[in-house]
Amino acid sequence: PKAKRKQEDINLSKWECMRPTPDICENQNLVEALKVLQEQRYLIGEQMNSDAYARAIASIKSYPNLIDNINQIKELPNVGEKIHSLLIQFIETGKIIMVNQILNNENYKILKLFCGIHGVGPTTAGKWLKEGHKTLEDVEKHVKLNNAQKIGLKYYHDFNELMTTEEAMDIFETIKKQILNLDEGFVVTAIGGLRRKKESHNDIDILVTHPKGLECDLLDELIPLLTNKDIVVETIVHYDGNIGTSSSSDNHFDHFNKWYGVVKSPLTGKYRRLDLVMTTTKEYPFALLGWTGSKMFEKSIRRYAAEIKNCKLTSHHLLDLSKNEMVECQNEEEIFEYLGFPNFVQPEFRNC
Ligand code: DCP
Ligand code: MG
Repeated sequence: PKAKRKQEDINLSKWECMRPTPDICENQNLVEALKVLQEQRYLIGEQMNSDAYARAIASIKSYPNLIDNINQIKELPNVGEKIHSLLIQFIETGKIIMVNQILNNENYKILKLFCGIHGVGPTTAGKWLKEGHKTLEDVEKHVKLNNAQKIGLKYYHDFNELMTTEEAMDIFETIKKQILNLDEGFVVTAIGGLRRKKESHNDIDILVTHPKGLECDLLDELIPLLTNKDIVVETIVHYDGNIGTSSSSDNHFDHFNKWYGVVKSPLTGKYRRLDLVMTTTKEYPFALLGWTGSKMFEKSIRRYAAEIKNCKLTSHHLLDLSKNEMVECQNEEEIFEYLGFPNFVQPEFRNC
């Protein structure tokens, strides 16, 4: 069951990571409307503009009361003039006119369709649109796809259907059981949106460690085994964290042994994305914090660590730059404590 915030929990910090933020909030209709604007800016390549919407959305998501008067909007951190006027429009009319215009825009629909292919971002989608492609059939026939995109297109329908927590948990438990079968000492943890108790999921993310370091060779044994059992159906990419491949892909933002692929869901028979991340026990608390998300939470806590604490926080370590030393942490609690958070932030309140 989800914990409920109290009205007096109102927190107006400018740092997203400092404000408890649930998955579904008191102003969900407003959030959904603004998400359309955020996504549209992202799709047309206006990342900075999109980020401004994302920060305003995070601000609203953390606000514990229904927003129905203008004085409340004035309080909200990270809401600039332009978005401020949209919020007034929403309070006064119950909608934002621009949202419907975007939803009916042909180019928006095509860019969204193309970005629904795993491995396709706004730059690629924009290029295809410019070349005159409009449908998935156009892409399949006329565009040269990389391996990830081929898989993305093949399972387009299933990948774009969100999973319930029940289905995602079932996949998690299935994989966990197979790993523990190999050795009972493995520590297998749900990360990403599953750990944050989101209502629906794009994929399943799992973190694995072992006190004796056995996670090091696990993937080489596990993937063939899961393939034989018809659980794993495709490998998208298998990163060897030890070999510093110079891939500039944004999947390579850390140095763990990782496997990204596709599983057949035992519960529904649908094809779902699975990410497996291997970490040493020493790095585990940092990997856990870095892979629990949300992406906004990660950006915020890293920036906070740098600007306020002169620390470099990654999924591998916490480096105190003032002392020029690594900070040893046994668990997430100790990381939050070192960074001066008044309280531990429960994963379900990291949904900014
Ligand atoms: N992550 C990150 N930066 C990235 C990719 C991932 O910080 N470029 C971290 C934060 C994410 C977590 O890993 O929360 C998992 O990433 P997902 O893309 O799987 O996102 P979620 O699990 O949060 O949501 P969902 O999978 O339902 O879209
Ligand atoms: Mg995920």
